[in-house]
Amino acid sequence: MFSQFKSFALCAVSALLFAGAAQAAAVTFTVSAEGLLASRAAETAFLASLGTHRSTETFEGFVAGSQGKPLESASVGSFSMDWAGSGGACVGKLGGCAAGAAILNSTNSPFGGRFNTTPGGTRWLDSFDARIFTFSPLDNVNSIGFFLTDANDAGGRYDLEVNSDLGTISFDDIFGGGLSNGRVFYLAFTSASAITGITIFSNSSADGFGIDNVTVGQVPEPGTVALLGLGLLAAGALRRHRAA
Ligand SMILES: [Ca+2]
Ligand SMILES: [Ca+2]
Repeated sequence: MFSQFKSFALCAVSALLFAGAAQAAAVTFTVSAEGLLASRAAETAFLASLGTHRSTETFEGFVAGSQGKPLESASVGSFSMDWAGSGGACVGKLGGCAAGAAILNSTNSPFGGRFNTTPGGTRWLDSFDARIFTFSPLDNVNSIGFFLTDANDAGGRYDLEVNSDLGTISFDDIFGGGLSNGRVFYLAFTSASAITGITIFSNSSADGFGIDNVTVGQVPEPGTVALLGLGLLAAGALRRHRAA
């Protein structure tokens, strides 16, 4: 029933969409234009929309080559491999395809096309070809953004699900049938209520991706502001009533 509220835009400049994000839409999802320049511009706009109420995980503090099921970040949340991939470049590498999402760099990565996007950094979080991968953010987060590298270049399709207190909203085949190797985008999500998880589905068993600079944050909800305003009006009316 929530599908009529979803909005999805493939756009070069997403600032205007972010500005409209907190209107009626339950979840606003934007994808930058392809390329590092466009992705960085989208990240800058997203960070500005969050003000200081945000935290970013760059994965630079993790040990390269470590894997986790889930892999935990104290600053943004946990990343889980819900269904491992198979048959691709993850076979026989690190702890194997089923050992969980992995911290990779250009030296230990068995994959082509995935890379660090942190300025001055070297590491990213790799899906290790997971077919189902979920990011569960810290509590009270209603906005999430991250770089996505090398997605959907092995055929198949990429679907997303965003879970929030309002239910599950699906964004299907977000790259419209597939990309070439090594593309990079910035994805951003803003919800009218707290986001509890973002799940990425790939129907190819060897179609993994990297993510980096994962930001979580809170933007004020107009509904909350409106309710706060009503509350203040009510309190003022009560004071006037008592004073009379
Ligand atoms: Ca690739
Ligand atoms: Ca990084």
